[in-house]
Amino acid sequence: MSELVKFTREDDVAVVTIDNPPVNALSPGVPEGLKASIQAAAEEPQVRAVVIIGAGQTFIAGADIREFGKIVSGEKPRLSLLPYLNSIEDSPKPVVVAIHGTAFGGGLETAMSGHYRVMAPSAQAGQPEVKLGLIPGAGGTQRLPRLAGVSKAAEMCAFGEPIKAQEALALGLVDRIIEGDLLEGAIAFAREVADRPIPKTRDRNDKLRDANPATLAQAREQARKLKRGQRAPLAAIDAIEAATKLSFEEGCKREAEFFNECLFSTESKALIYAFFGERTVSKIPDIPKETKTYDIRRAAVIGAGTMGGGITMNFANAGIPVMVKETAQDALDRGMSNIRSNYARTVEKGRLSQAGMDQRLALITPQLSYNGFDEADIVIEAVFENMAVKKQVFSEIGQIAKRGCILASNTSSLDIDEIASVTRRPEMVVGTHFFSPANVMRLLEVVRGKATANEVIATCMGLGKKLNKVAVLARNCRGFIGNRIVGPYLREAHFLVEEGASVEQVNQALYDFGMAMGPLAMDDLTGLDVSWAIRQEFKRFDKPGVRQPLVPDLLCELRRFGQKSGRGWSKYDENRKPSPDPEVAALIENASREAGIERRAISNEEIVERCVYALVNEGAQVLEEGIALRAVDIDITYLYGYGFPAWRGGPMFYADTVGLKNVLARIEEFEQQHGPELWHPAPLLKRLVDSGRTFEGMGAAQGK
Ligand code: T1G
Repeated sequence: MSELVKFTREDDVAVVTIDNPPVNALSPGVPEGLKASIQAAAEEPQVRAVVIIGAGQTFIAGADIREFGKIVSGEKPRLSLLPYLNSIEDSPKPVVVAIHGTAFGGGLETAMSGHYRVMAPSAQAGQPEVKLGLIPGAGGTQRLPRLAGVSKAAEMCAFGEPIKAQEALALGLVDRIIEGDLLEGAIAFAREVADRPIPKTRDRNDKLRDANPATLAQAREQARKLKRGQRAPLAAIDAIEAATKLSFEEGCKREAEFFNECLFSTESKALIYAFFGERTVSKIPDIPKETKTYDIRRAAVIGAGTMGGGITMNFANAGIPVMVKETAQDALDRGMSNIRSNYARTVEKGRLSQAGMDQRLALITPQLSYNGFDEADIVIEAVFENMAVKKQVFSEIGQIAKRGCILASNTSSLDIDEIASVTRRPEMVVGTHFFSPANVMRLLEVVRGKATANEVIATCMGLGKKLNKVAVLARNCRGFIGNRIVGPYLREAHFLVEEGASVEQVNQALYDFGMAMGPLAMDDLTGLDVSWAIRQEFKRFDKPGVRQPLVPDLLCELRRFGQKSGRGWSKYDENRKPSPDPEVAALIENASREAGIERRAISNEEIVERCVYALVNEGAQVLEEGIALRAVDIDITYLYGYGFPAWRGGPMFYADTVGLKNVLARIEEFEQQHGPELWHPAPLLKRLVDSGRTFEGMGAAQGK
């Protein structure tokens, strides 16, 4: 067969094993090996049935995603997997597919081309292609509705979420759950069905008949809402609809048309870039994989506020005992009550059992002293964003923490080297910037100080994975990566309302671009007082004569801090639903008038370009200074921490798709209109345009 697909025989049952680590992707050689194995089984008289199974940790996790880039670039022709899977279904002997780990994408399609499916209890099945801007391209949209029904198939293909074994069995997607040894169970099942008539999935049309037009209409409405701006989810539903109207063969042709449309889309290129990007950022060029790391068996958090409480939950969720310290009982009680209510909400939603909640709470030790901190392997400070307070805390824990304990600050923008300077072990000091709400947001910025040891960085990057975070390494500067580039983005939003756009227009324009929420809505969510405090910390660095936003400070002076105070840029009802606030509109107009700013109508296009290109220009600076290792680190930071639409890849990838020449031209226009202090084009951007390169094309050659 091939070294990727092994053919063996257990008496009267042929066993076909896919062995293509790490996830048994359908890389070149695997489909061919499957087809050859089915052929071989057909030709062996003593073989009565066939079992297909994956070696290692999982069944087939899908097509080899790396191949798509080669097809789109024209380097390789697009070879459909469908004929190979149809050869499985056309086997004259019954084929049982044994699933463990994840049968995703082409993996589930392979399983559905088999005649029967058995599954390990912990296995999952799914068609996650939409998360790559694709749809199933090897018969999945035609076989899945035939096995699981039209409604479930539409949901699985349009939203990409996997289902567990029990649900797969209940739906009829699999025939049996095998407790114990999967291969043994699959062989026994194969012998049971060896003499039965062979059930080809393509001929099973009974579940197609329950297709109700309202089902697909509802799926489309859901897709438009939950996958806003994306084409693939709707294409998947169109392909499922084809299954209900056309023959299997014709339906597969329609599926192939939709698949090709998606494969060559910017949406798919961006989502595949983001898929690999999430994994690339864990690779630090000057910190090899074998770098020694510290065991994190016991954690301690200082501060039980919004951030400290969320950070504490992360450790409890990962099964790591964690102490959380406050300075006053009422603050500690408030912190613990927030933690309890967060867990209770998750239990109510059915995403956590009561026992699970109790287990997590039992791992948390609330306290008012440093008792036990000398046993912690990591101490994370999450106190008020004020340098003096942080220095005080670090000088205390520097005295108490054991040797080899990591001393981490959750600061969102303060100088990690200055914080480290008050301890005698700066090599153990690192930034671990979580994003609010810390128990939900997956981004973790690991901030490398001048003295931070490689082992500490390696430990924190690995800890990020353990806490189910996406950890991105940043060098030390004001705001690190995310808050550094969000600064100009928000600055432009603040300027735009002074120049004539309404609060609602600015928010809507960026929301329609694909952001999870508009910039001023984000201000109101995070709290205008938070950025106000940071502005005070950095006021001494403000360059004289450079235009500063007028309105945020005015709002703060009126104690309009956003959602938390019911009023900020917008007004909020008891359910935090925003509405325009005429008082703010009047305040803004007055501020503009007093500043001599002549208000004008501003296009949505200009709003988006001013805000997004501000991100890009600052991102190019961040790259040039080596704050971020690669453009993809900036993009992943922005996708996971700031709600940038993944189907646009991130600000730097998006700039590549617009064309850096076009982005630079607009930035130069803005420089003419608003001055070089605010809009000087980043030198790196100019160098890339001059040399015809892209941010993505730079790779890890940062700043070159
Ligand atoms: N192709 C190529 N490489 C893959 C891969 C894939 N499908 N899946 C994972 N990898 C790499 C990954 O980049 C990483 O590499 C390593 O394997 C371990 O992955 C034809 C068109 C299966 C749940 O979308 O969801 O089939 O960083 O770190 O956390 O119609 O991988 O070590 O160099 O994620 O244990 C559909 C994508 C494809 C599944 C395992 N399938 N993969 O998670 O490990 S399109 C998918 C995952 C398709 C058909 C359509 C996860 C996982 P490196 P990992 P993990």
